[in-house]
Amino acid sequence: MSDESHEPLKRLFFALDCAPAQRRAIAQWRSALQLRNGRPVPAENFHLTLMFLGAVGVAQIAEICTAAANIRTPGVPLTVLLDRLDVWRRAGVLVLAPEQAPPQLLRLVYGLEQAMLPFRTEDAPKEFRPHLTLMRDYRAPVPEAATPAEFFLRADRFTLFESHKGRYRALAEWPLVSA
Ligand code: 3AM
Repeated sequence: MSDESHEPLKRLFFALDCAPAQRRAIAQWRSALQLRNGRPVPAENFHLTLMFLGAVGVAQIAEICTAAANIRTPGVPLTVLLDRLDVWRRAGVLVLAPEQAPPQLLRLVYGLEQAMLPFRTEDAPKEFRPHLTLMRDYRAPVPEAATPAEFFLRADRFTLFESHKGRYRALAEWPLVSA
């Protein structure tokens, strides 16, 4: 991919990563739903998006990292209880979301959005709705879960990911607790 100046671009987003054991637990729980619709997100891609940055010139990544390193972090690890299974019809996704988003998570995202203003390639960010995407191209009602969703996503850092051909690669990460 390249823009008019032929500078290589990368699709970037900030997210809270999901620990491997939890990815497996969520994937297992998803299997038990016996879904017959949509495309499952590979478990290794499970994450909670904080902010989608869009296609950014590689030359800007260092500055983005400096700006991210300077944002005010909660000072404690974050716990997000994913306890709601929902379908977002317009996006065509099945998601796990928190019934109640922790205020510290909202403040972190607000800080990120402010810090990333100079790097935005698109219009104002969409309203932040924390979620972990389970399925894409999902066009069916919210499935019945025999076991209600109750996943505690615990994060002690946030990560800048590159999205490339359906795979996510961590480029950098920052602790939520200052040293
Ligand atoms: O899987 P989730 O929903 O957490 O939906 C895309 C995915 O998030 C989102 O960025 C994450 C990594 O691809 N995304 C992709 N294009 C987007 C856009 N134009 C976008 N979010 C907002 N605007």
